[in-house]
Amino acid sequence: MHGRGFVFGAATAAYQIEGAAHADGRVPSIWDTFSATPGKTHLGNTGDVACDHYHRYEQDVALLADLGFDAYRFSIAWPRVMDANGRLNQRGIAFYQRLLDRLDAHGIGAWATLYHWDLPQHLQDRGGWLNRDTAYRFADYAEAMGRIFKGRMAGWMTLNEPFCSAYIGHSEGRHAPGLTDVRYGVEAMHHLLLGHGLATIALRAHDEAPVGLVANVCAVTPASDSAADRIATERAAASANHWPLDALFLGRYPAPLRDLWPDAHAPVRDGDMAAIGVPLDFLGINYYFRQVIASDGAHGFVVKPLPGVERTQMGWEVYPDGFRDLLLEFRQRYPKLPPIYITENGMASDDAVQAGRVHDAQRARYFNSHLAAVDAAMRHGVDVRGYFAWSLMDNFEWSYGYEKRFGLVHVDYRTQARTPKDSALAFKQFLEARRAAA
Ligand code: IFM
Repeated sequence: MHGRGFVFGAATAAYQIEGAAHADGRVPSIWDTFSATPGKTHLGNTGDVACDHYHRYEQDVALLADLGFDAYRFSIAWPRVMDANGRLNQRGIAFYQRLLDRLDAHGIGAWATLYHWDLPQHLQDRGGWLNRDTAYRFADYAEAMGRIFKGRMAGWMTLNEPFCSAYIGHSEGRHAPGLTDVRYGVEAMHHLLLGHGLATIALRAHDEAPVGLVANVCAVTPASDSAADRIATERAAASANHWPLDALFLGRYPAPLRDLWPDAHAPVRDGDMAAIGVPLDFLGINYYFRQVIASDGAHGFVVKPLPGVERTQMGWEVYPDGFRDLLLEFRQRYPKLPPIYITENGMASDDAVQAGRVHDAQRARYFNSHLAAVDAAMRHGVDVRGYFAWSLMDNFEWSYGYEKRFGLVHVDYRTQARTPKDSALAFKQFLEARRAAA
C-alpha cells in the first residue's frame, strides 16, 4: 500500500449527497418514492436537498484535493441522465461533465458507479429488478455512459452492493422499493447480476477503463462450536458474502442458500451464468463490521451481538481482523479473483462541531486499524490496488436519514457548512507523509 500505484480516495453516492431532486429534468427514483413514504426513514428525511452537492461540487472537489486524495468514487444518478423514454437528459449529463472537469483540474482520478440504488421509478412501475427487462435497460444506460464519458474515468463500477439492493430492498423492505418476500430478493439478485454482466460488455464496447462490481461483505463468526451454529454461520456467509461472489467467480449460486431459503429460486435462463461471469478487471470490496451468528433453531440464523466489544454509532462491531481474514478467504475460494479495490470502509459517529473542530478520534483509530488489516492481507499476497474511505462527507444514510454521520468532513445541514473532522486531518497527514516518502 506504500507503493506508487496504490490509489487512495474517498467515496460518495448520488442520492446520498446531490440533492437537487427536481433540477434539470431529473426523474424520480425509487428512493424518492420510498423516503417520501411515511415511516420509512428516520424523521421522514429524504435526499431532496442532502448535501446540495449538485450546486456545491466545486467546493467538495476542492476539499477532496486539499485532503490529498488522488481518487474520487461517486455514482452517476440514472434518473438524472435518462428520461422515462430512455432518451438522454443533456442537462443531467452536463452536471457530471462539470464534476469531471473539476476532478481533472485537481488531478483526481474519477471512479464512477453506475447503480448506487437509485432505480428510476418508471422502471420500478414496470416491476423493477423483478422484471428481467430491467437488466437490459441497465445495459442500455451503461452503453450510453461508456460512450459519453469515454476516456474520462479511471474506473467503472456497475453495481454497488447488490446484496443490499436485492435482499434489504426486496426481502427485508428496509430499503427501496420496500418489498418483503425472500423470493423477491433472490429474483432481484439474479436480474441485478445479469444487468451487471450485460453492462460490463456494454461499457467495454466504448471505453478502456477497468470495470468492476462492488460487493459489501461482512465477517461472520459462529457464536459457539456447536454444529448448529457452524451450519448457521455457513448460511450467513452464503447470503452476506458468497451470494454475488460465487455467481461472478464460480458460475453458480452458493448451495447453502437452498437450505436457507428453500422456496426461493433464481430465474436462471440458458447463458445467464456465463453472462454474469464475464471476467472483471477488479472487484470492489466494502467492509464495515462483523456479525456473530447462532442457529435460529430451524434452517436460518440469528445475529447474537457480543457484549463489551467496541461499536460505532450504527451499533456495528469494530473488527479489523475480519477484514484481513475475508480478503485471505476470497483469494483461496476464488481462483479467478481479479485485483481488489477497497471501495468503502469507514464508520459512523455522533459528531458535532466544537470551536471549529470535530474530535472524532474513534474514526481515526478505525481507519488506522482497518488500513493495517488491508496491509496485512497484502503482505500475505492479496492483490489490493486501492482504498476509498466512506465517506467524503456526512450524508443521507438511507433509512437512517441524516442521523448517522460517516463523513471525513462534517456537514451542517442547516447551513451546508463543511468542516473537515480530525480524522480527515489525520488522513491528510498520512497521505502527505506517504507522498514525501515516495
Ligand atoms: O452509506 C452506505 C453506502 O451507501 C453503501 N455502503 C454502506 C454505507 C454505510 O452504511
